[in-house]
Amino acid sequence: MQDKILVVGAGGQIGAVLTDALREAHGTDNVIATDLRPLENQSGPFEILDALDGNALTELVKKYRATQIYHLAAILSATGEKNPMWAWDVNMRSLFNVLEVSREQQLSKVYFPSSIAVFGLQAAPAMTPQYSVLIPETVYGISKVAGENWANYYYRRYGLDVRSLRYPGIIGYQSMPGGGTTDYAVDIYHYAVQDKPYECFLRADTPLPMLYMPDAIRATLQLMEAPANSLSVRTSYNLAGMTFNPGEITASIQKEVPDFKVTYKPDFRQAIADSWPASIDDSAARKDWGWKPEFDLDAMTRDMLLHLREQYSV
Ligand code: NAD
Ligand code: AKB
Repeated sequence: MQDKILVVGAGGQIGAVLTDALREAHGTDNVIATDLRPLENQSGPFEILDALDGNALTELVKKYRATQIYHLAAILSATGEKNPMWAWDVNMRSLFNVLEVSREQQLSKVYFPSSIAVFGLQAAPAMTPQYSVLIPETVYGISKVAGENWANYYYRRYGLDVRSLRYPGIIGYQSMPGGGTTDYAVDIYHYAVQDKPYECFLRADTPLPMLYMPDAIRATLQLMEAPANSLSVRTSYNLAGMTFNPGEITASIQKEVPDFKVTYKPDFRQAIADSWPASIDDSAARKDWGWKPEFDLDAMTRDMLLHLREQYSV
């Protein structure tokens, strides 16, 4: 049977790229992009949807006879700390709406991304294992820990095939990030190609796990295509690509743009970054569904600069 996929939050940093990849894989008309705000340049069906409106979500699932939902709408770590109750409300209520409509309408699969933000100061600071103490420092992280457990609950209690990845910071040239702590690693490339100095909001020596967008999209599609009986993790899979700090990404860019200058002025996001691990053990993903990242820091830098130079015509 042909799948019909509803993407919730399709206009975000990941949604914009993932929606195109899903349309490529499943056919343009079989992927319905939705977001709170109008999106330009849609090649396929698009609907305005506030994921907090459960009735509107149910109507769209029925209208398009959706068989899968990719739920990408969320308030990220930095924005969430400015208004914790709002972030909790958006992240949890939208997830419940997605899980409930998927159960009621017997959807075949649901995708819900989690994050390295589930980890806190009590987790191992490097090569953090799949099964770790999860005491996050941010409301975003708390919502992801709770979300992972609800995903697992719907799978065990109702047999709903919910799948999830703990994305590291995602870096891509196609879209801008939406209020996270890892956003600097996208912004810095935009400054570099425009020959502007960049002021980084994290210290130069702050290592974080990161992943290039093509790897993130490939991981997502690979997980969603994997046979259900190969998946041993029903909360969310650890996923790793590379680790670097702001000093190292600057050095990588300077190999291509020698005059690029970066200064450091840490703000409230430093404490969030300090509470996250530097690297992640993703051996369960590698074993269960064959995960392997392709891009390292320098390969990503070359590809980012190539595409951004085209975008800025420089
Ligand atoms: P984003 O902030 O760039 O995009 C979120 C999208 O959701 C936006 O287009 C926004 O308009 C939409 N949205 C917000 N509230 C909504 C609502 N009530 N109803 C409908 N749409 C709404 O986020 P992203 O970076 O694309 O992240 C997508 C998912 O991946 C999130 O769950 C996020 O937690 C997770 N994630 C992202 C990263 C990353 O580095 N980008 C890392 C880890 C996990
Ligand atoms: C953020 O920084 O909040 C996100 C994430 C790692 O979840 N990029």
